[in-house]
Amino acid sequence: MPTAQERERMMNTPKNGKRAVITGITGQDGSYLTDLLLSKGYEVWGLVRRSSSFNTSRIDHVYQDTHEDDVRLHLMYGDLSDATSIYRLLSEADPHEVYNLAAQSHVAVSFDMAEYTGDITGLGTIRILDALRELRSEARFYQAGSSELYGKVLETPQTEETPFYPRSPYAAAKAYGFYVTRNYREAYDMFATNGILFNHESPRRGRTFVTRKVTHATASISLGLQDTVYLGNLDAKRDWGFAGDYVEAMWMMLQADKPNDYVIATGETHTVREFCELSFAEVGLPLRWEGTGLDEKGIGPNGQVLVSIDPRYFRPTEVDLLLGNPAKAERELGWKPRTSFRELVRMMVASDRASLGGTDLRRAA
Ligand code: NAP
Ligand code: G4F
Repeated sequence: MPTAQERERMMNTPKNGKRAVITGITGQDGSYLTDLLLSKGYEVWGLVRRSSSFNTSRIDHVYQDTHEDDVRLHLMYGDLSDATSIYRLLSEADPHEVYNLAAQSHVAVSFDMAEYTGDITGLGTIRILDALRELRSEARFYQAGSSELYGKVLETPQTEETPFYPRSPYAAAKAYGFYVTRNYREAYDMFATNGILFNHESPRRGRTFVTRKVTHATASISLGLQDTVYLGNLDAKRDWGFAGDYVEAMWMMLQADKPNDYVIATGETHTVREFCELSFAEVGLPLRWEGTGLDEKGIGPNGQVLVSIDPRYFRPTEVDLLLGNPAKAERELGWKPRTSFRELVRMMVASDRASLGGTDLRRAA
């Protein structure tokens, strides 16, 4: 989370006269994008879905009571399944920029909740685009596309020209979102842009995604609170970057002269197994691997089993390898990733240890 000083600076930046709407503001990316836009002087309007418990922990540090003067962050209840709430938000906020980040974003869950994922992750996009059209809004629109679109990849590295081969209900829903965004750009001359973002992680990543699951377990095991973490496919390869870098790319896409589609990636790929190795090494528990297939185990220095396989985490169809080429984004937007893979793992482990009451081992050393 930002320090008190950073927050102060963020909330006191002179307003730049621009309003942005963010769907998915309570998620990982929504929270980083909110920080970024507030620090640029935007007024931010977020769509929050109703929950019986608080779901705003990632944006609590910038929350403002509506009775305060000079409110810069406005939250409204709504849901991507509910066109009326989307319309109301867009007409009230009258934004210059709209970032559609809301989604049922978990690939494995999309196999269990396929229709719901299609409704939110797919049709949610057209509900926003249609509301903008009805309102005759000139807002610039960003659609959160995904490297999952490439699925069973037809080319490596993947670029904006690589054909899609979705491998999950989630990816199929994102393909719908991608194509309607492009279609509304062509049909109605809307400034509608697709980011094709490869995996990006952070201390704010949901704990059921593999990186955060591993870093949290690493922290917990290192503090004696847990014995083993159970994972699925250790061979899957992902191009992992830092979410804070990736929300800058989203903003840059909406500042460009023309709408377009952009791959955002680091250009490096690593296996889940490598991620585990780096994560446990951070807390002085180097892993060695024993066994194969379902019997493979990650063993710690004292022979303890730190990583084990649970086939429940395998997917009906897997995406084996993702590796993006972000050259177009660098050339046309001037965007480049700033955080290395090692720095990312380090940052996540340190944050998880701190959240569990542990010290930063590198500082202590
Ligand atoms: P996330 O942490 O799962 O956040 C998803 C957001 O969507 C949350 O704010 C969630 O609200 C909201 N949401 C879910 N269902 C909704 C509904 N029915 N109506 C309104 N809001 C709803 O995802 P993320 O990692 O920030 O990703 C942001 C976007 O980028 C997503 O569209 C994701 O599919 C896409 N993407 C992510 C990555 C990545 O590696 N992170 C890569 C490519 C694309 P709650 O907080 O209440 O759950
Ligand atoms: O962390 P993951 O669940 O992310 P996945 O499926 O790549 O999707 C994420 O990135 C996409 C961009 O490419 C986004 F569009 C999407 O919204 C989401 O943010 O899984 C990464 C890999 C997979 O191959 C999975 O099979 O890790 C493997 N894995 C191995 N064990 C596991 C586990 N994944 C999870 N979630 N949990 C495990 O125990």
